[in-house]
Amino acid sequence: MAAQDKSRAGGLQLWRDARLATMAEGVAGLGIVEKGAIVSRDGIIVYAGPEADMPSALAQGGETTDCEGRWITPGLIDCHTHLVHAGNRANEFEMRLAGATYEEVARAGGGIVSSVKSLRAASEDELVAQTLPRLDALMAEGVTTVEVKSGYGLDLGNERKSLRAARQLDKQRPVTVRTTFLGAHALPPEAKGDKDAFVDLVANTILPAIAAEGLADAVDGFCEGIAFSPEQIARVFDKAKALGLPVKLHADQLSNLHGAELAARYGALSADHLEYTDEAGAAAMAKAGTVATILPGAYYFIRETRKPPVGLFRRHGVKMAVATDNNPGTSPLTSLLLTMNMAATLFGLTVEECLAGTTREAARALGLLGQTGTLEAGKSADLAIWDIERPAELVYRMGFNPLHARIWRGQ
Ligand code: DI6
Ligand code: FE
Repeated sequence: MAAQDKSRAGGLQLWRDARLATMAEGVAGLGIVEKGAIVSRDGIIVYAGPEADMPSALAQGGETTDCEGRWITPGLIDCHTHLVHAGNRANEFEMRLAGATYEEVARAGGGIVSSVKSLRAASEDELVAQTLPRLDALMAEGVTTVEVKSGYGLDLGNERKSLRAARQLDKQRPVTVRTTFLGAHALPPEAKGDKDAFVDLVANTILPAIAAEGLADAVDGFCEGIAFSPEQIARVFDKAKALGLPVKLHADQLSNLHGAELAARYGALSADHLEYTDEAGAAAMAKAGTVATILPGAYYFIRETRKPPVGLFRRHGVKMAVATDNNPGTSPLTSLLLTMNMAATLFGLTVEECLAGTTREAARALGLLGQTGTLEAGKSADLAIWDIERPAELVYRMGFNPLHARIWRGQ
């Protein structure tokens, strides 16, 4: 595909005879508007509401699309992925089918470190080429914004290469990419087991260089027994704060190290996974406004049995996002629609929670709620137009894609 013109589509555009799920905050349910219309000017929504109430000046002179009663939702947002990686780990999948656990595979030299080897051997252009098919799969289901983490490079040159590859993606496709530096993801072989020294390298050398190049929109870490302790993550977060970068955290995925509270203490945009999070963690997240990003793909793929405490999140008013966690080790998943089905079936999220989790709350988890995630005036005209009769179909089906059209910034 040729490079896309990133400029916003000029002039007025109108989508009429649509049923809108605006996902606007503070209105009931999905914010449904029957007989709705959306108008955008230069790629920004200037009206979203009943067609009958549309200011008549807006109806004139624009390019009009008749949606013939189809549903429009905000463009979907995948707010947690490791999309840039090299090769795959189907061999480990086979080991696990033969009985090994994810932690055993990791301790046996497989796991994240094997993806580090593959990524280090690939050039930036090769990484982009390997990543584009995964991005295309997400976009084919209406994704208009995607977060992409580093974390398979684990030294300055290779983390930089990963994030530069991520920054190339939205030059080659009509999509918004947010990058996250995940230096504290795993210990590379050359660190020879010295986690503290590696954390120093990440916090004091790699992160400042990445930040200076403007390669990261946020900073993440993996807080886990097989990765880094809360105290080590805190050292990375302190540096992120000093550099003015927001943080997020892989927290409480395999055990409860109180990662949710750590994330909340740093005002994290999100804490992600959270299978082992307890009530104190949920309460801390609510207080800090930290979004709980639910990742059912990893739960399913590693055959975890402990579910994230969705009831606690609801009770404490923690907002929930839903994402693929696309990565070669624990979630080789490139369907956000299937992810919604998993979140509903495995964790009991409602249709409304699933749709909010892949639109409004995913935008919040990226610090982008002012720009996208709902169909409201002032936001980017990022739309997904669906051939469905009711929004529940987006969550209910498995392996079926009812996308009719995808609009990014009005194009
Ligand atoms: N948690 C995960 O599920 C992935 N990373 C992380 O911190 C796993 C990444 C991998 O196994 O490659
Ligand atoms: Fe992840």
